[in-house]
Amino acid sequence: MRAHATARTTPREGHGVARVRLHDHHPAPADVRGEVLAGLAAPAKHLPPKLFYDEAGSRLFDAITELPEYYPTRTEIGILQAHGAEMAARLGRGRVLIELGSGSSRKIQTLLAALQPRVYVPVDISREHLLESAHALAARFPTLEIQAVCADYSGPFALPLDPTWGGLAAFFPGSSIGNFEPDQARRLLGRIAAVLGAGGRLLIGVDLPKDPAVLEAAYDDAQGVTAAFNRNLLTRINRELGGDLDPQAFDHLARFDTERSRVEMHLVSRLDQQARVAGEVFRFRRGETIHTESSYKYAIAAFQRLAQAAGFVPEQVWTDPHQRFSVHCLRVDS
Ligand code: AVJ
Repeated sequence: MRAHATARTTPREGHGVARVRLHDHHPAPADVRGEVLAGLAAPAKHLPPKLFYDEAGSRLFDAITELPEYYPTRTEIGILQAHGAEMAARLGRGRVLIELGSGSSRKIQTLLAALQPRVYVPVDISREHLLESAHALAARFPTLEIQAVCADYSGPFALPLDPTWGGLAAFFPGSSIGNFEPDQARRLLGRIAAVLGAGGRLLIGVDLPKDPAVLEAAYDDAQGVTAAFNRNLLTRINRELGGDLDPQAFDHLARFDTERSRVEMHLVSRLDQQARVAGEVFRFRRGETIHTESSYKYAIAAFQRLAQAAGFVPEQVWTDPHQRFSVHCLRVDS
């Protein structure tokens, strides 16, 4: 593992005593140029979904979570609120709680109140988001010790865990696992199991398969926020790599592939056109698509099989009354 710096960070004004420690693993910046050029040169054009989240994209994603059609965020929060006490009984109070991809702090607040962990370990690739939410939580939960880790959890990672802290629990919300191809997802779950160790527990949010019309509306809302989120990828590429892609020359498309149980987002070329990116020219036929995201939906049994293949034992699962979303508790097999 790479050496990393540890620093006690300064709280913002009014946020009281600093109890936030930053462990910076200096995650390698994404090779945006290489990935974009390879994706656009491929016979089936594609772009990596992690590129959605620049500043404008992160704001658009926050707006998506408030849309009437985008049910996952509010449904998952409802499940956490309704069953927080049961989840706390499963995970155990007063322990270490790790959160993977700790972007917005709304979900974790519900869980912190129920779980009252001794130590909270948020892990996120964005140093800025990580520290901002860590300091906000420090102000709200004055007795909580926070060990923030800046790292890319989609690759190998280690955590600053003291063995005397006892049982480990991790929280991986938002159905982010659905953005990985199933065998990448299994490998990621396997790495999480290794970090947690035998007996450790993972609480993970997973979106469920459902009526394709409901799924497609969630990824193609009436106000066009998701379309703007999708097209922003092209705006970002133009800005960061030098390009003249015309976002308005592409239609937003969201479709549920029932066979693979995944929602796909594409940008569909409205006409025969060409564009320049980083000095290279790319041609798009009318109707040709750029695949920008897959969001896998797992039925309860299907996700439990995936988790078992990664070394977990399924312990319990909670859903909302309409069976739209699930939260699984998994235990690392000993
Ligand atoms: C952040 C991966 C959970 O797949 O639903 C929302 C991203 N993309 N609308 C999802 C997303 C389009 C979202 N996740």
